[in-house]
Formats: sequence, structure tokens, C-alpha cells
Amino acid sequence: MQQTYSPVSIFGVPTDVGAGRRGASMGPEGLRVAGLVEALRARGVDVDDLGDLKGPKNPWAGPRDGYRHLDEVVAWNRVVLEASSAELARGRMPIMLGGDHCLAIGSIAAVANHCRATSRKLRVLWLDAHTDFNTSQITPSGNVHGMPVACLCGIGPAALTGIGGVTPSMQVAQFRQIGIRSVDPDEKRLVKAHGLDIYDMRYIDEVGMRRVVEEALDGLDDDTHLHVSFDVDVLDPTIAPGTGTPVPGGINYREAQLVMEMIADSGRLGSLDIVEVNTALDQGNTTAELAVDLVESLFGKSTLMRD
Ligand SMILES: [Mn+2]
Repeated sequence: MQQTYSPVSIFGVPTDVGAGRRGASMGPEGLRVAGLVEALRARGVDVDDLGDLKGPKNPWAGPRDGYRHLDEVVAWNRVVLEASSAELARGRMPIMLGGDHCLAIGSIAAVANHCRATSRKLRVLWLDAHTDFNTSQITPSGNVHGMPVACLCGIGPAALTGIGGVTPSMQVAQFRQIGIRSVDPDEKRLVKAHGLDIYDMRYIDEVGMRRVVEEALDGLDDDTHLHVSFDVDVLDPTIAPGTGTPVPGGINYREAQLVMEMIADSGRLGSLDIVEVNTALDQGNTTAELAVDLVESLFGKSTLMRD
């Protein structure tokens, strides 16, 4: 099944203001050096690399009122929102190269607005070791990269929950989370109370990745925009060491390929985040190289010509 993809616009967001360790700011360049643009062009995709967005420096300060660097996080997310919105309006598929995962607030708020404006449904596939559903009251660290899903669902500071102009940007029921294996104690209660649809590692082990992805993609139709938020810490740290919050027991290479190929088969991919590539913690550039390999599959690369 040879698909044609809408033209793609790539932009880098070189910051780690939402993270607890420095270095995700180098992710965009790591992904470019690993050949992301060339790999997509080899798939026949029209790719425009817009370069990197600009924003405030990382002050590397402690938490205030439960948040670290909230002003800077808001500023970066505003530029992300603007860039994503502009590319969606031009009919191009935005691919955001993080940066840490707090930036998904802006990228997904943009997609949510676009879907509202064009009367399309939205499904977000959140590939991550973590549920990212913390709040200022329960966060152990104040790092906002642990809060984007909560913020998008209207739980968080007004500057983030309302960043796209509509609060909440998203409904919990629009999210599917795959690969989860690290949830903070109070966060567990919160995701349970809100009924987040979570495919954790135990469930993946029990039923297999094929069924997990079938369930996560169930109900997509021609009017559905699929956003994939790919935190590379979903991958097992033995194959993806270059990330700030590695957790053992992640998805392996074959499971990751299957997820990406099944998303490609759905034909619904509309936008993508690739976040938390931390080249300072990597072995060589292996994590970015693996991410590029997986993105090729996301854009339809497969071993055989399949019907
Ligand atoms: Mn994350």
C-alpha cells in the first residue's frame, strides 16, 4: 500500500526548560545529523526544514509554586503554537523536533484548534514511559515536561491550559497512551480518576503490541486527524540511552517498528512530535538514529510491498 503524504514542515525547538536534566535542547540537531530530512525525502515526502524556533534561555532555577521555569515554558509553547498553526493552515504536516515534552502543549493545542476549525476529529497517540499527567500540587519535581497531558486537558496553570484560546484544548478521551511504566504515586490516582486510556507495559506484555495498537487506533475514520507524540523514552533504554528520564522495561525495537508501521497503515497521520532526544546523554547519536529509523516506518517504509 503506497501512500502519498501531505507535504511536511519540520521545525526544531531547542530547549530543555521543561526537563530536569539538561541536553534535550540539542535534540533537533541530533535528529538532523541522523538524517531525518534526507530519510523523509527518500520516502518521497516533500520536506521543508524551517530551522529552529527561538525562545528564552534556560534559567536552571528551582521550582516556584510547583513549577520550574513556568514563564519560559509558556514563551516556548507560544512560539510552538504559532509555528504549528501556521504550517497546518498552509496544508502542511508539522513535525516538531524537541526539545523536552512540555512543548507538546503548544503543538497539540495548535492541532486541536485546527481540527475544530476544519470540523475534524482528533486522536492523540502518546508514546511515552510516563503519563505526563502531573499537576503543581502533586509533582515531585516541578518539571513541566511531566504535565503536558494534564495541561491539554485543562488541568494546570491558565497560561498553559488556555494557550490555544480554548480551555481545555483536548478531552481526556482523545488520548491513547502506549508504553507507560512510570507514574508518580499521586499521578496514579489522578489518571485513574480521569479515566485516561493507558496501555502500560504490563498490558503490552499480556496481549501483544499488535492488539494494543489496534485498540488504540480503533474508531479512526476518514475525518480523523491522528497526532503522534513520540517521546523517545518509550523505547527501552538499552536501545535508546539518549534521553533524560530513562526507565527500564520499555518497548523493544520490534515492538516500536510495529507501532510505527501500523500507524502508517492507518493512513491517518496528521502531525508528529519527536521529543526528549538528549544527545548529551547518548552513546554517539544512536537514539536520534533510531528515532529516524522509526520515523521512516511511520512514513510507510516496510520490508515487503504489502497489500
Ligand atoms: Mn513525555
